[in-house]
Amino acid sequence: MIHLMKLMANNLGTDPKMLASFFEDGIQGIRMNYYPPCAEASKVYGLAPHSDATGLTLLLQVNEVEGLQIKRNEKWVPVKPIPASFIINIGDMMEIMSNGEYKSIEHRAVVNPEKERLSIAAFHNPKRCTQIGPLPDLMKTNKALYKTVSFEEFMKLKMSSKLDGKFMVKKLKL
Ligand SMILES: O=C(O)CCC(=O)C(=O)O
Repeated sequence: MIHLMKLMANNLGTDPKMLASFFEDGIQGIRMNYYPPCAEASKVYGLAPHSDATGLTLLLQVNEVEGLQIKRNEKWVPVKPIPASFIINIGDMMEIMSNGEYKSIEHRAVVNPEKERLSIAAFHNPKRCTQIGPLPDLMKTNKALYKTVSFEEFMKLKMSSKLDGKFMVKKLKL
């Protein structure tokens, strides 16, 4: 994950060590999702549309049953499971830190009328002391497009709201 962060920082033209330092020994979380089969599958969500609050999320569609969908050009696009492969989702913190160069991905999970589905998401967040805002390096030549808040403020806001599209990014946009 840190290697990926460094590659992303290089791509942004910012110091890879600085971006990586926020995430080294950062806060990680895991969620295991179990979606039972549902006869009324077209009428319910497995998981409502949202973007992750994270820097990056690693997602595994465990039993390779399709269900993850991403929002692209205002349309929901299914992400076919590739055996033994992780999906990397960009989270809201990465969108904000990159000043919008990387966009967090809005996604949802739908259920299957016949098959159960399992997924595991590993959430990678920075250290608690990190300020969540556009990276100072990027501000030398660009205007900040997002507010800067403490990690705690960010998480409080996230935890006190329900899953609602790209709510956090919208809230912190200047
Ligand atoms: O089940 C999935 O494919 C999506 C899981 C997810 O988005 C999450 O746990 O935040």
